[in-house]
Amino acid sequence: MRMKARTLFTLALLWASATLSAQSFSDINPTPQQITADKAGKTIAWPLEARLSASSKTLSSLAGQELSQRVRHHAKARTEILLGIRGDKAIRRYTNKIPKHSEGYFLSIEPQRIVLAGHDEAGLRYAVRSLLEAEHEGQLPCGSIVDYPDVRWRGVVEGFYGTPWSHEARLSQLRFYGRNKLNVYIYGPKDDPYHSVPNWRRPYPEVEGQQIRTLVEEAKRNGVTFYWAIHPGQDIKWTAEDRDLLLHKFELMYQLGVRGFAVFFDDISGEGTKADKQAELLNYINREFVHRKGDVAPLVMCPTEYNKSWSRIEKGYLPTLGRELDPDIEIMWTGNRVVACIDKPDMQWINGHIKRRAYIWFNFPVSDFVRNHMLLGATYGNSLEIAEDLSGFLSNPMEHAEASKIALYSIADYIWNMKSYDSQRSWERSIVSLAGAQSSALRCLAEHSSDLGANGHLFRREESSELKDLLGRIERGSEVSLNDLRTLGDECLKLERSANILLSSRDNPALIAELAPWLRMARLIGRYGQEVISLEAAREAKPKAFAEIHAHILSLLEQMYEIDSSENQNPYQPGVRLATLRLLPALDATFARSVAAYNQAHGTQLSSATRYLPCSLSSDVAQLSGLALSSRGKQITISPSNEVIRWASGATLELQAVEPLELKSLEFDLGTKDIAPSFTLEVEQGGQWIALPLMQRAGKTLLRADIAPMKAGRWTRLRLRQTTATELQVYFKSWRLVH
Ligand code: LOG
Repeated sequence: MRMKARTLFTLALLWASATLSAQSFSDINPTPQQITADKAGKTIAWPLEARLSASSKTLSSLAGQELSQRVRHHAKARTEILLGIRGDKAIRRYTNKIPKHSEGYFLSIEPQRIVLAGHDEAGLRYAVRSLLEAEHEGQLPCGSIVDYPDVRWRGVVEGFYGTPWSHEARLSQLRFYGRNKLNVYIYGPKDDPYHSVPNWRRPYPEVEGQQIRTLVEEAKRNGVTFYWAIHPGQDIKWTAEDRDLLLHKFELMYQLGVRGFAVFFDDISGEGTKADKQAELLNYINREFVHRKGDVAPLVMCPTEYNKSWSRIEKGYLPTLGRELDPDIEIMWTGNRVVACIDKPDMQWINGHIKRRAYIWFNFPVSDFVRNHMLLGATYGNSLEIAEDLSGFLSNPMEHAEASKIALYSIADYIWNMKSYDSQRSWERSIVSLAGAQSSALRCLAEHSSDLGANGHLFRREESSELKDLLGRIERGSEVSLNDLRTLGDECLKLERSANILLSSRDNPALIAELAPWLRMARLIGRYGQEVISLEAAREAKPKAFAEIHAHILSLLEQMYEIDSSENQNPYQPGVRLATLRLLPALDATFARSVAAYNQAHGTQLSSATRYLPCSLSSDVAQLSGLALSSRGKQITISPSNEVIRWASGATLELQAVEPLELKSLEFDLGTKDIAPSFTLEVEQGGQWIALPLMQRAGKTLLRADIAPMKAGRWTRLRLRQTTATELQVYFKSWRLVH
């Protein structure tokens, strides 16, 4: 009996240490290719002192320095650490264990010996990284790792519209990339005037220039290649003068330390879009600058037709690039659409046309087209079978740098080791790594803040997926049990608590500053949810309390409206939205049903209005059909789009009023002068279509409707039709209707 208890005890201990060791290796991001954990789950204490055995070159390399900061060399220490790269004496015995793969490494941890053997310098740095990540509360798991990346170029392109990242945010990003084995960062924020129009030809002012120098140095320390991108296509002339100005700008950036260059031709129209001219310029840069310098990374370009839905192979744009561009120039690609997950057939299609492996620009978690949403969900949907088909994979993130790290952590994981990628597991780990003690609170917020809402790119994400069935049943009005309501109430309480906990946490102030408006909204949604459930419970049991809870709910809705109309007031998608896919619809439906039932029973007329849109939008112009409509007071706006809109002949944009509306004024901006004669605007009144002339001043792009022809009264439908014989390329910069 005694014996048995002891065996059980030992087994339990063994089990505990085995899970500890597996857990410690699982802290390593990205997930290593091969892990052989010690069978008995043995661990060793982190060696504060060790006999470091390595060449002096290795000791002074980035990897050597990073290790020396954590381990003191002592000639008589018990533990020996051998480190080096293929061919070095210190690790020669382990040569056949090192994967023959650039950036690969072998790492082994035994009771008195740790081996760190890189295929090359980057590999050795990653071996040290993995060792540091494997440490867990002062212990290291025994075992070994053989590791290398699936894809050569892995990283981030700061390529969004909106407020560019701050200098501090970029420094923090570069360190984060180093820790997560990402090796490229492309600097290309659309709203930096020295990257794009009007100043791409001019040098940076002194301060900004020095900041770029600092970033380049930080990137280097973290094993990241810093690329600087230029976006000249909006006004470039194909002359020797502009070509030399561009090259001169590159030379200035080179002097600031930059050793990677990119040229972006996305989101432009007109002269700059010509494939043969783009190819000629890039080949010139490649020959006269990149090759000549000799220490510059491969040139990267973003084409104008950068996704399949915009490509017109018959017109020859992509085939020209494929044929003309030097084979060592990388070509970016966003997939089947602007915002898309990447699949195998898409890769095969594009690679065939560009005659090289595409360099992916993944438009996630970028939110510049849904700025009222915070995208904190899992990164899923990319094929796990495309490692061979691409040369690089870069994520375009949100203007919220810290919050983007949730997705970037998983992108680093995915792109290093596709076969082992598990999006949910990676998301869980990323939240723990970002929020530490507050991870359960951040997880709860993220669970309800991941979808994008309606958007022009028709890209949607899962949200509130753990309660998906329940929320669906509630929204549809199916039978729900008391238990179901309790589950929902618990979740809402958790959301409120999580938001409060995060708002007052001090661990990562930069993250909390970014999330603050969404946290303030989340705690109201959490409270609203709990009160909606109390209301339903009070309906029959305590009719007196009902009115009081109802009044509180109206006040909470009012406070939510206040936040949405006073925080994050950017001119594109102002406001603060979360939980819009499932949680809020379920709560709103419950609220409406309770109030309706109560009103019927008591002959009252309490309101159950929540978020109401007075009209809906439809369009056969694909890029417009998904744009979000919003309504504030008497004003209806449509979200603008950043891209060039291809508006086919005869295609329309239509608004349908839920109940007939007045029309006080309508103005919109297609970013194009002299365009009024190409469109007709009509409203439907009493079954009849009435044309409203469009007015546009010379030299201006804003269009205004002349409402004089309308009859007194309201309209039910309103449509804008493109009436020329051909497709037009315009923008969609604003739309404001007052009723
Ligand atoms: C832009 C990019 C923007 C993204 C999402 C590319 C290549 N270019 O539609 O700057 O952040 O979409 O809005 C883009 O994606 N244009």
